Amino acid sequence: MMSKKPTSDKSQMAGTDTPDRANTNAKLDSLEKFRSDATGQALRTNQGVKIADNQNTLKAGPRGPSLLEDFIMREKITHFDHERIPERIVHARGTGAHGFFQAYENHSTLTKAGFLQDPGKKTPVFVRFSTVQGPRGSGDTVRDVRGFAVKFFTDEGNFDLVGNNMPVFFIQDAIKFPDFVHAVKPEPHNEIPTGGSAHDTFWDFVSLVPESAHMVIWAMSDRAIPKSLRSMQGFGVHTFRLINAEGKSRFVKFHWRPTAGTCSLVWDEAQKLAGKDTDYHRRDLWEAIEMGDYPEWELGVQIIEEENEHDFDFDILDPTKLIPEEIVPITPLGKMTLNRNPDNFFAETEQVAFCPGHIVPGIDFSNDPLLQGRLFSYTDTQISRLGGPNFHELPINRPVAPFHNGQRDAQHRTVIDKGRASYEPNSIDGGWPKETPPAAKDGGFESYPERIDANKIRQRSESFSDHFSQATLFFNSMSDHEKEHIIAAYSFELGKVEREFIRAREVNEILANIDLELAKRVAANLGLPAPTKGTVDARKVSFDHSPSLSQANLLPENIKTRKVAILAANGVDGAAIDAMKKALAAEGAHAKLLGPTSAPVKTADGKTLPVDASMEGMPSVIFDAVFVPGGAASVKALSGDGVALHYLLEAYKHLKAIALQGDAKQLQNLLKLEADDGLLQGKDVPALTKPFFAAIGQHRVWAREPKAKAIPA
Ligand code: HDE
Repeated sequence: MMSKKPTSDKSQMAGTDTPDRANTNAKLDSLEKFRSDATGQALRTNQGVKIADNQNTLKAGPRGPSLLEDFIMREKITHFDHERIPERIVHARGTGAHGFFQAYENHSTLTKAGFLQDPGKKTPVFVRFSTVQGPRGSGDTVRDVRGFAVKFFTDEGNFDLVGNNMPVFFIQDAIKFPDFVHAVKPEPHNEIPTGGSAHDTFWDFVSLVPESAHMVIWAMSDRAIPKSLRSMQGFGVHTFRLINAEGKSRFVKFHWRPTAGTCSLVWDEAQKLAGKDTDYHRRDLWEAIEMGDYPEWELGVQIIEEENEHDFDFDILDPTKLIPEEIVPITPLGKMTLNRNPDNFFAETEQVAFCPGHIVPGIDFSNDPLLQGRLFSYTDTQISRLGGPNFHELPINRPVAPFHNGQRDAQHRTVIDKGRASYEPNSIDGGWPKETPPAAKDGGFESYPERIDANKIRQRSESFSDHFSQATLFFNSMSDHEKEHIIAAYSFELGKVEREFIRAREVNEILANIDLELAKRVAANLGLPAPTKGTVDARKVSFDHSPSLSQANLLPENIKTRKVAILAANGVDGAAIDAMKKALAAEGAHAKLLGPTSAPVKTADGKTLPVDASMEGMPSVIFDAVFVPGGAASVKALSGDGVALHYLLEAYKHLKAIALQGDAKQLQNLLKLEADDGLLQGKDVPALTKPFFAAIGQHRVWAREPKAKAIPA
């Protein structure tokens, strides 16, 4: 038998195609294009066979049994049977968007990372926001931490900044993560509760683990019920390093600050939204992008010079600590804009695979023991979630930086690797691909050569032992209404805990060490004896108040993208609607006209106005404010309509701005509501806009809160 002639080494070199291969590649490229648009195309099987009948299984006669032979039906059902992949073990519920990042200026003194050098360059990003506890189908507005994960597709490879909307974490060492997650997840016997932490196992764990105290008070604050994903801050949490071309390293903490300000829902609203619009956050982000209200965040860093590493009352490697902005201000680096919704949720948002270990030259890790553990966990989890080690080939994960290496095969390999040498060094494929030595620009990745001289031990550093000072700092820094919300949240959550010894332990051994007044108030709400002192000696810290932690100081400068409901019935003053809509549009805010039903309403002067929805279809909880125009007949109809009256009462209870024009002032008397800075009456729209918009700009009328408690939910 004649032996087959070996193919020439040259023809196998990467980048040198044989005519056959070039042909196949061209065919594959056109197939990609073909698959992305089904317009005018025939329905086919996965093998490309045209389907004549997609309605009926192949059967032995019209009333006979189905035949196993039906390869079309079997292929379709088999594929369907395997449509789901495992959801993320944490952060399963999420929503994503595309956008870009642009540096404000050249930051080469700080880092050699290419995407932070050129202010003219737009680096594509994909962001996924998430809740932590609940499954994929759980509600958006539950009390929980939010994930804030950003993938930068830089020319030097992907950089993932996988952060949260809170700057600290529950635990200090990665080895505790499975324990923490098992405790916060729904209880194992009945899988309750979905999406929340108000249950025994969570409070059992955190009351036994004082290092969680700081993060738990964040989770009991308004930060855990954000108004929208667009109004959340983001934090890298751990300390990282930035390294410049000279090899100088500095420690940094990453911060994302939304230009829309940072604000939250109120608790009753969050709970109602979880039922009335499970997709509230997802929908808000989607609609904002569709409307061209592109959400923006400024990326900044707190910079700590190497020589200042030990200048603080805490250890900067401890992920349960933040660095107050008043001590180390944030240096802005650039801005991220989200401007494109995904085409396909599964292909993009579900299959995106983040990993804190995805970094680029110019960025490096610190020794934070939580971060170090995360570097392992994310790639590992993708292997089971996405079915093998080739998840980087999925379109949403592919770097824009072209790459070659000797990694081959494995499940779901889609690249057709060319060449014979899948090893390095080689002489067959011209020695390619080769290493790149580190360099000031375009060099290979080099780890910061930190000197380590230590014993191999399992030990928590003594410098990680102060668990309460920063929880106290957080509580001290809150405004009065934020403090009340925190007390209410602990009381609500612990009130759901069945075991009294867990409630008592949290109050006496955790809360009493944060703030005695907080502990006493929660104890009173739970019917427990008031603690008289903490169980640990208070540490002396140099810093006990940080105004930048309070959302009261993080309001937006305008009312852009705020949503206002306009309630109308037949006989409404049409001119008032027009005037208010115009005034809102001029501020970049949005109005929706709501009627008693989805049918159009007639204005007092006989025009027909289509409504955006019925009042039940768009409940008050999805709006920032309510406007009721005059028109005697309309106001009379609303006065006798329980849904409309509830609408106003609910908006009032949730501390929203309400403007009543002309005859609509009767509604205030009818509902016996006291006027305040956000409950306004006016003869005409121009008289109302200034105070109304000012109240919307304050986000909520906090001074109303004590009175609003008397309003039935
Ligand atoms: Fe995660 N985390 N995490 N985490 N995490 C995951 O990775 C893990 C931690 C965060 O939208 C998982 O792909 C460990 C801190 C976000 O896809 C998993 C530890 C912070 C997301 C995992 C932590 C985060 C995840 C699950 C302690 C804020 C969602 C699915 C050592 C700085 C990313 C996945 C997305 C997801 C492990 C702690 C943020 C299991 C072991 C701290 C935003 O790998």
